[in-house]
Amino acid sequence: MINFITAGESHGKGIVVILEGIPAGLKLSLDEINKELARRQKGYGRGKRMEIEKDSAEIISGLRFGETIGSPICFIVYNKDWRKNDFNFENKGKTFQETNFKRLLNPRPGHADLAGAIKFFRSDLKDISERSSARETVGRVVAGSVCKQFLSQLNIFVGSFVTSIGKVKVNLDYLTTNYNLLIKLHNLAEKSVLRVTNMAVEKQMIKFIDETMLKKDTLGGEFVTFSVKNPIGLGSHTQWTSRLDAKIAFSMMSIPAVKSVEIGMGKVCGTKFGSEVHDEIFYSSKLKGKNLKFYRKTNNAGGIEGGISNGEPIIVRCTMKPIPTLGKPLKTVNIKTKKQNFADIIRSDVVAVPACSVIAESMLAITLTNEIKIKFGGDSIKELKKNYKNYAYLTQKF
Ligand code: EPS
Repeated sequence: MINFITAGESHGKGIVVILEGIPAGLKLSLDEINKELARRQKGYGRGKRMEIEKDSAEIISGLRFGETIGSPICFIVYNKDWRKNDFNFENKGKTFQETNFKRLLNPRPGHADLAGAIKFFRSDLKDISERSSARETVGRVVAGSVCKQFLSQLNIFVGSFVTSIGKVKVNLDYLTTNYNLLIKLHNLAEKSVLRVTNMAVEKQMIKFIDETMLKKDTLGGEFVTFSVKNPIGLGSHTQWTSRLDAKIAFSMMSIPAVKSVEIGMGKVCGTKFGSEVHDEIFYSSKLKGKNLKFYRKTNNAGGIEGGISNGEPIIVRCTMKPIPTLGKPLKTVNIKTKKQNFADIIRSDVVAVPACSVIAESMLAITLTNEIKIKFGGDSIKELKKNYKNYAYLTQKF
């Protein structure tokens, strides 16, 4: 099994991630990890913080001479914007009340501030907001990059592209079995400041973001994350906890601000006939590749049927809500005085959908790596690859 946890506050010393379960013998590139971190930082409409940080990971454990050794892999990404006064870990004899520390008292609607402060009985909302900040996703992207490097050993590729920012949409038919098309869309998105595939729409989106910024408001949007060259058989129909679509939905929903997850055709399928939705099955012995030669011409299922991958591209669409930190704050109640007030104004982004799509790639890569470990086992890359090859061989004899 693959497992990872993160630690760290947004303006603390740094973000730590511990990833366990990666087989031994995987050659890891730190450059690749740092490239992924840079991708997470990009995007038109990001806040000033991204001008301060240049995220780069330091390896703490789990590697020798550039190769995994099977033990937990630990990384730290230091925060350049470490606010040492706020994160006076030891307090040197003074209690929190004795310091002249400026508290955050006006919870932002839409953020974890109020529920978190009540739940953890904290008199400063910062004790909540510092950890609930999407800065935590730095750790996920580091873990995700390791998993992407693992998946590339099996030729599996994970990518993404943004399909809407606020009400501005890209019209795109991405429910396809053609993995080259999906990779092409991903590569186009890589050239865009909003990770979109259509530069004319990108212009409209930029204009809309600029207008929103002037209004001191924020935006959300939608994006598609996919994986291609997946083997048939990841996940299982036999138990609710084993279903691949459920696991993907969980990992996507865990990303801050993600409010909906759809696999394949998603919610639209509820308005259609069965004959319009289900992907008919074909067979060709001429098909290249190691999987069974069954194939589909459509991919409305998004590569998963009955909780099991069917070998077609896995396609997931997510919605990110608008950032809850507004320049023109919403009404709230001061937690100390209990008087009506406006939410605290904190530096933030206008929109972070492009970054969210990169984070979603990481979550999908981690989920798939876990499934591959469950299906094929193996403590070393060599052993796992052998098992993988053997399975592909077996399926030919089905
Ligand atoms: C983020 C860092 C934060 C925010 C953003 C994500 O930086 P700061 O709070 O110092 O300006 O830009 O946080 C949120 C969107 C949020 O809701 O907390 C990052 O590194 O991704």
